[in-house]
Amino acid sequence: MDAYELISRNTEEVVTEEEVEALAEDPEGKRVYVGYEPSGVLHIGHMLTANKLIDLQEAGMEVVILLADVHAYLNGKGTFEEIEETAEKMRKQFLAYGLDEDKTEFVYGSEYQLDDDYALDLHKLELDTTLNRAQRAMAEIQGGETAKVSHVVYPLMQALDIEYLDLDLAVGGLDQRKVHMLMREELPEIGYEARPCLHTPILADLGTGEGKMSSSSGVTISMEDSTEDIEEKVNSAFCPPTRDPEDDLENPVLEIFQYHVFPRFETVVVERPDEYGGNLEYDDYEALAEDLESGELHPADAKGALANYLDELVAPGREKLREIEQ
Ligand code: IYR
Repeated sequence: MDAYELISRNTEEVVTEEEVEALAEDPEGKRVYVGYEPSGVLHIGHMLTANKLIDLQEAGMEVVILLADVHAYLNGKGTFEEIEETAEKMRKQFLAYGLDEDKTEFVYGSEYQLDDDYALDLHKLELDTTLNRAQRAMAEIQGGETAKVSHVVYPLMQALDIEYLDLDLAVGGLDQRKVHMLMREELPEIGYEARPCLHTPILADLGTGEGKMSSSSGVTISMEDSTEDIEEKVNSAFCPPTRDPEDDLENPVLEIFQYHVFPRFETVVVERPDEYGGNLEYDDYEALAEDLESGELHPADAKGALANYLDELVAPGREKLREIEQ
């Protein structure tokens, strides 16, 4: 796989392809980041962007994880002290998940976002951005909350982070795209360069195949789940063998194979008793999806394998959480 393929695989959007192709020509030492509002426990959404960071690390880039404590505070996630505690827990789980400790820099937003020069640049952006624009950028991030002044400051700070962390590339779920578009428009207005972005998809709900899977609604997988929890959730997942072109439901079992399992395991083995045809082995996602579609692979066998691989991915983070709680 060439560098551009590794950098851009499994993304929903690359902004812009030309800019990311230019980075891929010499990825060594380029700085890339994801910011997370600390929430204590990693869930499958965090794991998806972390998979992309692992790809980028493999391509030679330097990874920065912003533990966005001030942003979480602005988004009403608790007192500053509570947020700091959950941020440290998250840092440990990211390392347990497989990010390379020597090549990952963790930064707390509060380390630089309260400095004078940052505050003055923020006010410059405030002067230059309409309320409407900032509110639109936040719509998917703030959920159903009534907009407060803090919610319009938030995306401007997120734009400024990209300059202050000296980044070459920003990564986020598709829910971050409007903030990133604001960044691309507004940073040049105050004399800084716009940066390219990669957006990962938002996966469907495990139980229904609808909308987006998140920690707040529907069924999700997190580092708090036991092996049995994972088996139970995966076993009751929505997994139609063929996709109905009439509806827009996704197959969440296939999505998790594609975005979580294949990027982290070279071959995937589906164990089956000999009387049902014996084990199946796959080197890529497409082959597994085809077998499910054709009936060669039964959904129950696919789910059994998925639960095992997910459990393997979650286990080190689950251990870390147990250590912290003791
Ligand atoms: N908006 C993100 C958190 C966040 C991301 C970045 I990239 C920042 O620079 C700051 C905050 C979220 O929704 O979790």
